[in-house]
Amino acid sequence: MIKPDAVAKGYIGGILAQINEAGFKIVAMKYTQLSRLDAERFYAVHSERPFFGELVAFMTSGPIVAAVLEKDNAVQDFRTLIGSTNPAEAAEGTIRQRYASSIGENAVHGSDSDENAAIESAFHFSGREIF
Ligand code: 3AN
Repeated sequence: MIKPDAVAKGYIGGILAQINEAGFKIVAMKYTQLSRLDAERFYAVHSERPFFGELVAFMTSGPIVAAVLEKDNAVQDFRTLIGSTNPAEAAEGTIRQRYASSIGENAVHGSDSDENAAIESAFHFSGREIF
């Protein structure tokens, strides 16, 4: 996902270009806004964390871009491309170093395993929306 902060700042094009240049194929994509229930479901694993309320409020604060990406070793390579959760610690040239402003408003989300990628893909897209 490209998160509401990056969408609001006009970074969709720059982020997608960087994703394409890194060799990812976009096999599904949509521009949408999460409801509160959507965000609570999507981030259910974080429901006990102290920042959960803040995370749900932020993720529902404006539109997002959801996408499914394909590449060999996609999960690990995408996490390398986006950089650390905290943009202050993100490596030079990573998406979060370039576009994120804080640990909460950190521009992009990436799945952390193939298993979660499948779950998160099915959360956003039906089979006929994935190419
Ligand atoms: P990542 O997105 O790098 O996998 P996670 O899974 O640890 O990071 O955290 C999920 C999301 O929760 C992050 N993308 C970030 O927006 C938010 N988050 C994580 N840690 C904090 C924090 N300390 N304060 C506020 N939001 C946080």
